[in-house]
Amino acid sequence: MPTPTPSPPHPSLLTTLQKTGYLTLPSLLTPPELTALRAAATHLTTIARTGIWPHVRTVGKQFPPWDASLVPHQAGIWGVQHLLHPDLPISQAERDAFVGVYFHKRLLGAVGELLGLDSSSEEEMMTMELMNMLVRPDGGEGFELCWHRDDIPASATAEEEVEKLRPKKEKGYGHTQWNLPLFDDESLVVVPGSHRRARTEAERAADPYEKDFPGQVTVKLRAGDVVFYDNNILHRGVYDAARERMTLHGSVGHAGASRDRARNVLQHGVGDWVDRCDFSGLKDKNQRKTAEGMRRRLVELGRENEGKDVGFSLEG
Ligand SMILES: O=C(O)CCC(=O)C(=O)O
Repeated sequence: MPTPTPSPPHPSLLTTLQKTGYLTLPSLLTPPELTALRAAATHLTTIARTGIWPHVRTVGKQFPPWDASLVPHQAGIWGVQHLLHPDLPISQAERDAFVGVYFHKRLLGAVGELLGLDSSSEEEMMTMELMNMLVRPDGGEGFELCWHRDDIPASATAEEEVEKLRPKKEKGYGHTQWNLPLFDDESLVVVPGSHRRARTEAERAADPYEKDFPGQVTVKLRAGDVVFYDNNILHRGVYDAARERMTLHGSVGHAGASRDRARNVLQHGVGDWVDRCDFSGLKDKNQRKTAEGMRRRLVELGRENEGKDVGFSLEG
């Protein structure tokens, strides 16, 4: 009998993310989880659009800081900030839905792999970071972000890019970032592999809003899928005002990561309220313990940077 050829081993999540710069996992959420999250997200989007919740991303401005006082005079918002904020004027069930997804076991399981953690160290090494939501820009005209890397300015030289993008010695990533859409979503466009190299001459010379970058891929997600991406991959957002979008947008850090990461997280102002977050809705004791540990490490990060002006990663 011929010996069956063994199928090649499945590349790990980490290997895939390191190679391609993004990685999609299907159907992370169950239908009831999706229903609860859509209800919470719809309410939050309404109060953000009417100015009741002031922490928003305003149409026309890509990078923080955003200024909520501009909302009534501009086309509207394209994002809502701080879904874990203790002062969000939403119900306990809505708050619990957001907390539940940020600390979702399947999500944190994948995060742990990408941070290079094994299940025994996961709990002690993950740091809470950001949880925001990207929404349909209201106002009728849509909105586009230019091509960018989240933590390297467009003005960087090729040498500076290479230096910043050089793989670190650690086993996994120092932090990982994800999008989890509550409605089907095709807004994120990436250039696979670009997180490992400097921009080409053509990319540098291109229009920042170029619609047809060589090699670009539109990330197509169904509601409840998740995409992880290296935030220094060349990427942009293209938003259609007529298409519903409520996409949770979060990140989780590795406690041993470089202090540089503090700027990326603290520039969003989370240090001011993280110690008051309410995780009582997490009924699983182990999940709550993980959440409390992750929060504690963010509080410590905030303390180390107390009184320091952490600045902003990008401008515009
Ligand atoms: O809308 C997206 O999915 C991408 C958002 C983005 O590029 C950013 O916030 O820097």
